[in-house]
Amino acid sequence: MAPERGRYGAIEDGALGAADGRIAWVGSRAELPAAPEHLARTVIDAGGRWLTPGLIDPHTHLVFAGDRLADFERRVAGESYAAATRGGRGIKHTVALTRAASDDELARAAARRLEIMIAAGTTTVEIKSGYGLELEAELRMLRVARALGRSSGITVRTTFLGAHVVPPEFTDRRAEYVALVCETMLPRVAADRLADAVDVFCDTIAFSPDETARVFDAARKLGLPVKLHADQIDDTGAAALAARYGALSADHLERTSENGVRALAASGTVAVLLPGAFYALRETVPPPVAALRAHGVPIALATDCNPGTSPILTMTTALNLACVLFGLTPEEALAGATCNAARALGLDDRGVLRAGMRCDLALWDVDSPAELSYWLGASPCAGVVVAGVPRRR
Ligand code: DI6
Ligand code: FE
Repeated sequence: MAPERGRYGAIEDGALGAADGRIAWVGSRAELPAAPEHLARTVIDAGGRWLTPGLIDPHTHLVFAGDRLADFERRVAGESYAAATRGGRGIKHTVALTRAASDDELARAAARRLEIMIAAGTTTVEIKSGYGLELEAELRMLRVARALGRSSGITVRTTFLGAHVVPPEFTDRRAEYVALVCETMLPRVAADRLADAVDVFCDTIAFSPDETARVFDAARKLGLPVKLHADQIDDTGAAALAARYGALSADHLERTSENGVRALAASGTVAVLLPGAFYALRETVPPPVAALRAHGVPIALATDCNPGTSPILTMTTALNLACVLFGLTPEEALAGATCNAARALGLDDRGVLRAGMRCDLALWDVDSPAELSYWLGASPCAGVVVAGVPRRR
């Protein structure tokens, strides 16, 4: 994925050396200064497979309890996501189950999902809170996510999404809930160092741009970077709002206008596209990919793994859906799961195979990199390396 190397930044018949968890050398095998056995203590023959940066999933709601099968059955019969949300099901259903679950139940269910992601090539994942929507339950979700990072060994970046929806007990007191998020939850999350960023669901069924700005102001005071669920259901000007706050990323963007795209370009905010949600909700208006390209906005991809709108675990699924449904090229899709996904998380030490970068790798049983976007329903991942160490399954 190093642009100076041409298509995919690919190196044919390559070799890669690692030391202390970082890439020490990468290039073509013919350029190695000596035989591999003389250069390294451990030599692994990858058998002619393709090696990519470990995939990076920059938007998930991986920690949750239960499922949303009832929503699913209604939706395939024609009900909209907004109708489910207004009906007190939707996100609120998962909130009720998550609040009632034990830490252990939450951790075990999320760990099972995470193992599937890792087996399919993911070595960095972002996990949001947002199914607690009260102080203790939100802290618990973030602690479970942090603990998953320690137990799995891969990098977990956590995001506080206290402003996901207005919880049922605050239905008639929205302003009070926003104040609770800004004045109580956020300071505590920051003091306990439980979040690497702050997110808001800014849309007609969730929070308004004004409410979002209040949360962003509070995050800014605490020195936390922001990102935004923007313009998924309607264009509320959310992308431009994210840009105004210098957000790391603006995610979804199905309804974003050209003005919104221009604002993202000016602020260097990454567009995170979520084709899994588009697919599962049977949406018909895709994000403005041509405009994103024309204005030079970096495009990343994510699973948006969540029980309601994107029950999708593997990044290769997101790659395929992004190509088929949004018209990304396979090369754009892979950049979206590596270098641009790293940027969406504010990480500059991964996403490209280059000396000095963290040695997170995925090994693939494919004949060309485009094949990573080609298959649906089977992962060609042959294994991952995390910080220089091959991971055992
Ligand atoms: N947008 C999403 O994609 C998820 N949250 C959000 O704000 C959906 C979460 C859910 O429906 O449970
Ligand atoms: Fe989401």
